[in-house]
Amino acid sequence: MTFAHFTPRTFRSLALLPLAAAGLAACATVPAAPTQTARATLLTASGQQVGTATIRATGAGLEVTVSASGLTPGRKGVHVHTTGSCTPTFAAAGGHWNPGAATHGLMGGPGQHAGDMPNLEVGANGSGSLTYTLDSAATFAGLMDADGSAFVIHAGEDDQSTDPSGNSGDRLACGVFQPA
Ligand SMILES: [Cu+2]
Repeated sequence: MTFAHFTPRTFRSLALLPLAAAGLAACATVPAAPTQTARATLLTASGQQVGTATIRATGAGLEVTVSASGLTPGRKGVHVHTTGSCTPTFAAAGGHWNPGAATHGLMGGPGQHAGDMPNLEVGANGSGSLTYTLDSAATFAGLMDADGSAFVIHAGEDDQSTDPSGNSGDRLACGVFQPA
């Protein structure tokens, strides 16, 4: 067969074949894609909602978006904590999510906790928001593991270096990540 026998239509058909085969295989063997978004509603100890934290799996990693209001102005340490519980007290959320056994902080020694993030900047109106892609040790499967994960807003600023907590003070608000 010479090249002259390949019409543009032939090329289109050939190009579509692998796609069609992949589509059939996917339908036959792969269930619907699992949820790759999780959301935590952030409540104070008295039950006041002060924000949400949403985590979305992207090609670049786990992207966290925090949106908060009703807080005192200033910088607040925020982290993903290792256990999906905020009861009976916010201490139930455990320490920072740290599957890689790293040291704390974006400016500390080598590495950072999977749950480490920049401080949330709360303005004079009491509101603040932040979007940040977590360290590569953070995976969606790890986030939503058997004991889950929680998000915590602290009363004070994270110094981004003191291990293991950044000296960010009391836990002001907490929320458990749920599939969204
Ligand atoms: Cu924290």
